[in-house]
Amino acid sequence: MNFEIPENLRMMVETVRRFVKQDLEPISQKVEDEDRIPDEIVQKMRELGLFGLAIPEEYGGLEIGALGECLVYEELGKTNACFRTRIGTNNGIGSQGILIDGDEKQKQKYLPKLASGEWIGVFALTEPEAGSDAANIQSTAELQGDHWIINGRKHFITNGDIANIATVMALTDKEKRARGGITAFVVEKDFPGFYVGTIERKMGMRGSHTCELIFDNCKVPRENVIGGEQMIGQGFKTAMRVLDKGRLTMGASSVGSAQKLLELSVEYAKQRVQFGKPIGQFQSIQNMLADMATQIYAARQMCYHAASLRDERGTALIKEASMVKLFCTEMANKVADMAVQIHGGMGYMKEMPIERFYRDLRLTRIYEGTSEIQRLIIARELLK
Ligand code: COS
Repeated sequence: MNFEIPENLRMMVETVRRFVKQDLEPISQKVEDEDRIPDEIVQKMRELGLFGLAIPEEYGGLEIGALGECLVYEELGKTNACFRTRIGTNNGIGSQGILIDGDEKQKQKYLPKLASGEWIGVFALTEPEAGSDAANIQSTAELQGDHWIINGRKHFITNGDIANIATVMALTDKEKRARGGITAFVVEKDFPGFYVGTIERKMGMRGSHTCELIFDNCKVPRENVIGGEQMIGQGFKTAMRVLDKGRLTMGASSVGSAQKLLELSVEYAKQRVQFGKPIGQFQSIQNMLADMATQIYAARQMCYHAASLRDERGTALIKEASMVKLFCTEMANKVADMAVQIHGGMGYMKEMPIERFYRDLRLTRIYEGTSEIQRLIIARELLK
């Protein structure tokens, strides 16, 4: 195992680290209060190429590889989660369907716009009756002449309100469902019958919106079936492959958040005096700091290893990607809990970012596949 980080990635990480420190951290609370990211920050993200980390150079992206992406997401994980979420769908679930299974025309048409950040791409799989049971979607697509007509409602769609295109999974054969009955489409926001519905109120993740998308006789050209006619009925597999990809970066950003929480906790433990000495001199606090650091170390190594493996093989990892998401997100939630405990009453106050990390990290155990689904996938792979 060799985790030598190439020079170009080191430079990229340095740039992102500086961006986080100089541009993102100072406005982290403002973004939290206003529930929106300022346009000039989005523009800087575009200039840094952050929307195209996972998109090949031939389509205008940087394609820095899985390890590179993990390193960048680790840095972004150290600040307000909405920033990584803004670039996250274009690099992950909002572009990967087109990248993995799309035809050349679709790649040429959409990927450059996603890579530059001019457009936002989202992933529309989840529905009220299809969360963990993703194959239970009810949205339908029917072929009428030169168009598919999509009807249905998707919910909990990250960045749905600012989406220019959505990868939409719909039933094209109700009997076959996950095995030949679900098709993936690229739907542009200007196609007739596409609407943004309710914007949800959430526990955290402020600055990033989670929406309902409504398809009311939405007219989608035939050529917008991802991968063309031969991919009709193959959309569930496309969706699964897309989700496999994103799980590594979710793990990496959780490692970054946990690291930031550890640093804040160490600092606080050195300064906060109780019973006449800094609380860091008490063994109960030391134990928590030691556990936090140890778990972060393990999670980071796991993340880098799986990412390197993915870069080496060039194909998706299933078992390892689920292991990384499961371990890193569960770890970060434990670390957040300990960070609140070390900070005591201050950890619960909005004056410090601890409570924000605590709320935002809670989602990582749920979205893009719950911890329970990750365990199911790992076990299935073991028992195959
Ligand atoms: N890559 C490629 N194909 C896959 C795949 C993967 N990772 N996982 C499953 N498939 C294929 C299967 O091979 C099967 O096809 P064949 O019969 O031709 O082999 C088909 O897809 C159906 O798979 P399966 O039988 O496993 O479907 P299930 O309904 O049992 O569901 C789980 C599988 C639970 C893994 C799936 O529903 C899931 O991932 N749920 C979580 C969804 C999620 O993460 N949602 C988050 C919101 S979206 S951001």
